[in-house]
Amino acid sequence: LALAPVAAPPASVDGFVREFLRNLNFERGVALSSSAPNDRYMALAYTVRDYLMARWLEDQARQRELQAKGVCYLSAEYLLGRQLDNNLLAARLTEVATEAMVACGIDIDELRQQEVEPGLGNGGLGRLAACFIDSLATMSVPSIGYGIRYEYGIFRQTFVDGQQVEQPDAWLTLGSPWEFPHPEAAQKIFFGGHTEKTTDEQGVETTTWVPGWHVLAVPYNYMVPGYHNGRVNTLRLWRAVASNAFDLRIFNSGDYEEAVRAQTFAENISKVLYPEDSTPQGKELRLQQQYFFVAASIADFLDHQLSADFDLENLPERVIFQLNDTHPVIAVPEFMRVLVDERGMEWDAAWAITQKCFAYTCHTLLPEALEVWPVDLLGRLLPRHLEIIYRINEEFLLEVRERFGDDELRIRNMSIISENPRSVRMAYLATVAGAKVNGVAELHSQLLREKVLPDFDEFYPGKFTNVTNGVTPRRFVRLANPGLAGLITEALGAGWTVDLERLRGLEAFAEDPEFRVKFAEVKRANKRILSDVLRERDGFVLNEDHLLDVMVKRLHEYKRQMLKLLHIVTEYEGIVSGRVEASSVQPRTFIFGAKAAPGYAMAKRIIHLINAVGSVVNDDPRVEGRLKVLFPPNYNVTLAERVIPAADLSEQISLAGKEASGTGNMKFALNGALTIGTDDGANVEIRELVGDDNFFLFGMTEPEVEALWAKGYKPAEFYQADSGLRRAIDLIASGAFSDGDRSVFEPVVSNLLYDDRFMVLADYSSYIAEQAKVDAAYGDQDAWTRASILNVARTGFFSSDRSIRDYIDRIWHTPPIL
Ligand code: 26V
Repeated sequence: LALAPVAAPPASVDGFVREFLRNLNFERGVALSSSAPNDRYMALAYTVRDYLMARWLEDQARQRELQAKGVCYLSAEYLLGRQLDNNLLAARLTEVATEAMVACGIDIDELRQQEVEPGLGNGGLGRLAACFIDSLATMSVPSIGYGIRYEYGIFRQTFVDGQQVEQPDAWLTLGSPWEFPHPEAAQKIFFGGHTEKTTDEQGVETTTWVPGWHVLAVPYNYMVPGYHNGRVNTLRLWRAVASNAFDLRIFNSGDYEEAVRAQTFAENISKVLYPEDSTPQGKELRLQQQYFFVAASIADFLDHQLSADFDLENLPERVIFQLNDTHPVIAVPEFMRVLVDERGMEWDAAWAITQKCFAYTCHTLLPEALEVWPVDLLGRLLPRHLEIIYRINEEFLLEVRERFGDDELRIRNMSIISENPRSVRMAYLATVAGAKVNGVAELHSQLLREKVLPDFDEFYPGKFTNVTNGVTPRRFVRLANPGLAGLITEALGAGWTVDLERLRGLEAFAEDPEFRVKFAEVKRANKRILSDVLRERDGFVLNEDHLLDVMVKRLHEYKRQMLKLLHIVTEYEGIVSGRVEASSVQPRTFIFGAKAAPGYAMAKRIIHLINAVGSVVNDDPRVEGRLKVLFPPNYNVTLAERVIPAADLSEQISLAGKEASGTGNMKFALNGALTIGTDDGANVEIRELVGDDNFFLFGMTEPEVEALWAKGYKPAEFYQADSGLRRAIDLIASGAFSDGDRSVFEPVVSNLLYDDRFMVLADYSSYIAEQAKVDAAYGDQDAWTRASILNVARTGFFSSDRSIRDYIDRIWHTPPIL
């Protein structure tokens, strides 16, 4: 009797075809001859799943058996991107599947296009989580990713008259072949109500939470295959479902409509991803989402991952909950509640365990992005948790007094509760509870300690550390750039995909003229591929001879898309004013990709302006086609995988001290784009590694930014002092990009002139000067290619495998299992 999981079928073309047809017939219920592309895609995905299944089941069993220390990565976002190619690659099935599809008369590329990417994240933070689970699986680290199965991911962006219009992202309409629902493992999650204190005969006081309502959290599992190592980890995302009991009570009262309303209310919790990625809106539903998924995850871990006789005192040797920003921080009081109220542990013992079981990653420096929850809202939704937070704070502030004396100002500054309006500072709660607190790049971690949480750094020596971000080389080099991957493998052998520092070996090849030619051909081929994609997708024409200058990231003022735009307008103004000969301009195509939070008015105006400048510049015959601005809508992971490998120049131009790390910057460098960037986030480390000669640096440093602020920044002075800047801004203000209507972009112009929080005007002249150096450098194609190769060769550090190694060494202390 075979009790072990059914072994994977042999990976032969015949076997794959058989398995594929079986899935098509038996799972989709269609014949090949009458199947739609979606049926075929589904059957292909099922077939890939089948090959991974035995390993997955084994690994789940093994993680429970070994009871080794593992990571629970808690993240409200996972920006996964398409799964098919990733899973084919991990399982070494790409060739077999391709040939099998050929044998069935199917173009596998057409099936690839069927997959709607799961866009369950906003940007950097969500994509980082996706890279991390890939690395965790590839490095055999026992781990589970926990998150939310949003029914609607990040909105689909369209442009109407150049303005952003959002459409719901109904990614599940045709079904997802990658998910496994487990309704039998649902958790009940309670909300609202009140607390009651009771005292027993011994005079021991206990608190009970009498909740007002609850929902079911139903887990959906996703395979996370490691690359070529036979491991399959799990991503477990929670869906909110109304519980039957809850419905029935109302239903029995005869109010059917009310019962349905209650169902809708409950299911709203996992309905949609919040599209704001910097300014917290303080919405109750968002706090519901946060508590919903962390409470379900903690209960799931305790119920299903621990052996029956597990002694909770030993939890720190068994698990570390990594908090991806403050979004899951309500897990801290929840964990305390479970240990104290449900498992009967003493407060002090529970707190000691909690302080060893959590660690916190901060992803921002913008003060307005730090989450705070009004006490009245939190107390209404989670009354017991508010009490627990108060007690944590009380005891923490007592310790602070012991150490620093009754320094009331300091006490007020360090309190987890802030006043007016009374609210909970989630970053402080995470810092107090966490064994470690990390920033995401060297500069960011330093500023975090020195500027954002200095009192905490002093109070907790050794708690603060850095883990510089990374990206997965599987998706962002191997899959996105097969041409480059082939060239690297030819030069260095195949090991680089899991040992990215080996790219160093390419330094020698940078000096080889033949290799440079091949490398340049790959870049050119990637431009052609992108050109096809943009023609098909958006009807754009991409000139492959142009320098391809790319800025793709969320639209935010601190990232300074406006600075890029002022450069474009400056170039354009030079030509149309006749001061610059069009024929002397280095031909460039500027590609933008950016979504704005739907409520962020200034960001939306900037999107409008980019499109407006594009339509004027692109059609002006005086430009002779030498400047093109392309802004494909709905930038997402799938588009990133085509744009990044084709880019010559990577724009990383945030105001110094504002971009925590950036991860797009790493993807571009690894794909051979040169960076024009400020001394910000991980740009600093990229420049140190690739060398000043292979990086275009401009702009103020963070201390210079501070000094200018302190002195009093007046953007209008920069406007007055620089004629190029004046002409560019005047051209926008004149209505040249809005059919003569000066009012349309007036708010953008006056914001720059009289506010300019992110000092666009202060960095303008240095940016323009550096861009001139870019043009000159691009004139020597062979030298450019050499620098480009050196960027690839020297940025192996930015593999997310290295990030995970750093987390293990500095924070988790979880040995990989064999
Ligand atoms: C923040 C918020 C604020 C509350 C409302 C909802 C919401 C959703 C997402 C976020 C995340 C903002 C933080 C973030 O994405 N930070 C980025 O993290 C990247 C990975 O560490 C890093 O490379 C970027 O520099 C940083 O901006």
